[in-house]
Amino acid sequence: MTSLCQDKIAEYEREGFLVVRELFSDDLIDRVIEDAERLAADTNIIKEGNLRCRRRPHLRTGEFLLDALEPITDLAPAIKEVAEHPGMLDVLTSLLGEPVCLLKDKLIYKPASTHGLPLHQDYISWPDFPKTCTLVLVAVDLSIRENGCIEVFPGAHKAGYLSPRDGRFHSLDAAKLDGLPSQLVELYPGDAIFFHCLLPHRSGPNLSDEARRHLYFGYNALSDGGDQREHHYDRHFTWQWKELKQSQGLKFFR
Ligand SMILES: O=C(O)CCC(=O)C(=O)O
Repeated sequence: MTSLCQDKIAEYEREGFLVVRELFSDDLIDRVIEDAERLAADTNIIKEGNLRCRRRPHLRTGEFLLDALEPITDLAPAIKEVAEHPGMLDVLTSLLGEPVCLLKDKLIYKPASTHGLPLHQDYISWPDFPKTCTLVLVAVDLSIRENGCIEVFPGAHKAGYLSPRDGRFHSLDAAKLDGLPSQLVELYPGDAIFFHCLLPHRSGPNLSDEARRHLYFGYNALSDGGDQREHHYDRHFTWQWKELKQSQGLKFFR
């Protein structure tokens, strides 16, 4: 038995996402912030050659700033605690109908005055990428329009995968969504949004003076390949992936 009621499961299936407020305590979020700040200042981690680090240019100066660390749970005890939080696993188990395995984990800093992410779906068309992949985004800071909160297209996951099936990241043309309206999802620290890997989403630029930090996790159903996080990251770091991200204006420390 899990605690999510049938109405919420039906809402998730219809809309492709579900917001759960106050899932994580202030104490846990404070410890996540300590992890995030410690890592950002750690020159053994934030350095040339570390492919965990993603950088983005400042909107005006063009200076490249630390934008994300992935994978992250093995470096940050509080973030690992969030990834394994019984309340979150309970929601996932309700949505997927069975236990889940962590597939990917990321800390997004989104510094002040940096771009957002273009419209995309998180499903990757690798032959064995788990079709049950379900994302959980956790707000570490207040996440609102001004600092580039996430924006989703409710119900658009039902259209299936809308990009070429070449295994690469693709930004999506909003025209493919048949005029479906989008919805900004504003979150307080400790709130979470669960969403389907086919749900088109994007985020705007951070026009505030502070970073807008999110945790971003992917899970798959246990019966859909079991624990495959290591395999996922082996492939994630292939040269094609790096080259593609660079071609989109994202730079790595390398
Ligand atoms: O945190 C954000 O701005 C959105 C992240 C996202 O959509 C992604 O990493 O796929």
